[in-house]
Amino acid sequence: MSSIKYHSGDITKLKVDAIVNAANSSLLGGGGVDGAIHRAAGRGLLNECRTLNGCRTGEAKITGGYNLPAKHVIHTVGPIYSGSVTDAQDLRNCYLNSLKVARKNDLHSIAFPGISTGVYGYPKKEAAKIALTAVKDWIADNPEYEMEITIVNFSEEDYLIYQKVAAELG
Ligand code: AR6
Repeated sequence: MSSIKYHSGDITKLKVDAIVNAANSSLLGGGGVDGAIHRAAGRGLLNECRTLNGCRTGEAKITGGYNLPAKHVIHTVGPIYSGSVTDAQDLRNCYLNSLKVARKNDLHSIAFPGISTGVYGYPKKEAAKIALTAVKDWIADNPEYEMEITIVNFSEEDYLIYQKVAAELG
């Protein structure tokens, strides 16, 4: 049985098979969670990222975890929020494609930050609904595969939003 749990704190501290990075299409680092992951992982991560030739919005690519407690990093590129109809589909694809890459690599635990909800400006409640729906749909579509999915809330506000959205979605 797969599971969804919530963790409040810093994703770089989690000892899981993979943490997901909210990257940009260059995959060469940035601010926010991306900066924190690169700082904690060390230079080896950037060197491997240089070999990946970037990543399109909604897609996901895997690397090693280097100095992180996590074994791998799955880098995905969220949409820069614009209010267009493709935003939601792109954000949903980030979650689905990250889980797909995790399964393809035989991983069984994964932690997600709130992709696009920082610098990229996605409204947090809307993003939480899309994230949770995508994760639940993936679990329903992969009934024979066991995945422990952690949603990481970096702030108290994020935590409260997820509790509300989780209750609304049931
Ligand atoms: N652990 C968990 N969550 C975190 C952490 C952390 N250490 N640090 C920040 N967050 P953002 P985006 C949360 O801006 O909106 C970068 O420069 C944060 O509170 O990191 O997808 C990239 O290179 C927020 O809820 O990512 C891109 O250029 C969430 O992580 C761009 O930012 C995502 O915020 C991507 O923007």
